Amino acid sequence: MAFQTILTSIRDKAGVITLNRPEARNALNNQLVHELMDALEAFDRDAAVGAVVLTGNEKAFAAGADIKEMAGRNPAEMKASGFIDAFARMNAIRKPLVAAVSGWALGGGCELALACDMVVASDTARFGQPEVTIGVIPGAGGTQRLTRRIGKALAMEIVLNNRILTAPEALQFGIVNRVVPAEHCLEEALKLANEIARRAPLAVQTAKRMVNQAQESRLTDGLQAEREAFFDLFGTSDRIEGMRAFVEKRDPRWTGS
Ligand code: CO8
Repeated sequence: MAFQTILTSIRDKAGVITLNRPEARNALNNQLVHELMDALEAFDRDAAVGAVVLTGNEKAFAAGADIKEMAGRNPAEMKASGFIDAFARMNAIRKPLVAAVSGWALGGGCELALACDMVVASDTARFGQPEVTIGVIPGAGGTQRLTRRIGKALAMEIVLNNRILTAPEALQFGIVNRVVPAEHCLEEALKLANEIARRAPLAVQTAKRMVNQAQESRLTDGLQAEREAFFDLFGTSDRIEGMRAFVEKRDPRWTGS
């Protein structure tokens, strides 16, 4: 697939998507969001890829939705653009997504990081939801995912008063998994993604779905779903192979079936 606003590559078993509008601090315009979702779905279908790393550049992961593109739109045009709807396609990605964040992750950029499953941040990363400074609110998870992640008090400060979190603060409040020096950020995210990509693929994808479900359902419903998923996986060839490999003291050979 030919893309103009992102770059894609495969490193070992990890798909890599690099947001590539450096002149606009990787602002998310309509084209970028659609290309990003197309690339994610293509990696999700690609059996050679076990996990995906999403990254930007040194200055910005993404500085939010493209304000210049949005500025002239009326509400009907904004809805019709499918811009925010397209973002929701991320929710259906089955493979693990690791964000490697350096520099600004603001507005839609912060929401993009929050929509990933894990975040490796460089010490230069900054997270925020500055939408109220331009007369709107977050539209793709900034009031919902963020609040579930960090709690109401801090979410209120960030969403209502543009508090920007540093990387150590983001680590402390549970937005990111680890903070590393900027020059190692992508490498560390790739290491994490490739470690996960070497594990039983169906089990990993089911585990991702279940952990996400924990944030969305009541405990009894979640436990029931987990139990059913456990028994479903028990019927897979990879489960037989994984247990056999353990007993035979060798590495498993996954087939994804
Ligand atoms: N949109 C469009 N252009 C942008 C954006 C943006 N969000 N951010 C930066 N740019 C452009 C600047 O206009 C500038 O362009 P030019 O060179 O033509 O003047 C260029 O990028 C470089 O920017 P700066 O000179 O400002 O660079 P700095 O390093 O000084 O500052 C900042 C970087 C702090 C990121 C600053 O640019 C900034 O504050 N940007 C706006 C951040 C913001 O308000 N983001 C929220 C946007 S609204 C939103 O995200 C709603 C989400 C809705 C759902 C999204 C689903 C995908």
